[in-house]
Amino acid sequence: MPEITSWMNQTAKDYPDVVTIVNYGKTYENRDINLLKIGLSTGAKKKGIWMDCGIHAREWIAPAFCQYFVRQILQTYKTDTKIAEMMKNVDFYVTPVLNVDGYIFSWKDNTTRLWRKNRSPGPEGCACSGTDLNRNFYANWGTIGVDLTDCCSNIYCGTKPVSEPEAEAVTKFVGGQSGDFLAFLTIHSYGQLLLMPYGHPNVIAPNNDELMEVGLAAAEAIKKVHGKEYVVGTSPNVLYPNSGSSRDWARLQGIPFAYTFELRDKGDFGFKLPEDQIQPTCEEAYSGALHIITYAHDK
Ligand code: ING
Ligand code: ZN
Repeated sequence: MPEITSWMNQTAKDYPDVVTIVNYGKTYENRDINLLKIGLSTGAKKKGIWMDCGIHAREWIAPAFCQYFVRQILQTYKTDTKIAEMMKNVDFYVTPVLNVDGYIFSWKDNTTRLWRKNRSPGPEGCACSGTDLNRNFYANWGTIGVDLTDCCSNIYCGTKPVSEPEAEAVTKFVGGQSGDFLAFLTIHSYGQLLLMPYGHPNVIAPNNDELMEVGLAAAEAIKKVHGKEYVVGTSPNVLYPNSGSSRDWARLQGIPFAYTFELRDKGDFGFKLPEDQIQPTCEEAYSGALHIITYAHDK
């Protein structure tokens, strides 16, 4: 985490005209939750693109991807006319690590490496700590694909919607201006999937067909880079039903293009993706993310 924090500071220093660091909350353990706001200031009110990584601690490829994404747009916007156009029209809000406490905990030692949740203590009488932040948002909270009572579960959804400070930070920051966001991309691993709303099997997004089409085109773009296949669909159709995810909350807020990325691999290494796959994974995911962002921007 110190490396990522200093990388954020250095990036803001290197690109002072286009990058600012925004602190938008504190974790349970009182650490800052920061994002990089990236865009050319034009004076006009701009639309936003949201991307968060590291909502789940052990999914280490995700924070790597957010950093790759930021570096790519910053290194190419002066020469790539499409990126330049988008830098003028939208602001990118990129959170490299949302679950900072959990991420640090997962780096502690071999016994904590596979930690998923945040680090807040369980309710009275429960010995375990941690809430699954991707079950804690205000979106059909507590109804399906969660654990409501067992605070030791990896999918424990907390005592109430947005009980966790990390979920509250996103809810307040994005919710306060959700009409301005065109896309909400939340990055996980693993499984090579592009998941769209909703996690609840009985709820269907008004733009379901378009979400599917854009997702399929993004998967094609991903495949062109290193041949990897990504499966596209709603969470219950391709993975499992759930409730309280940030993506579903974002779509309910009216953000039209809300997707969960599940990066490499398909389980051979799982969360412990080998180092030599970091670069290619980021390259292909960049292509997919850019497809969605470009579509949302052009529309
Ligand atoms: N997967 C996501 C999870 O939170 C997900 C998948 C996202 C399912 C959104 C349903 C809705 O379980 C991982 N790997 O965390
Ligand atoms: Zn995850």
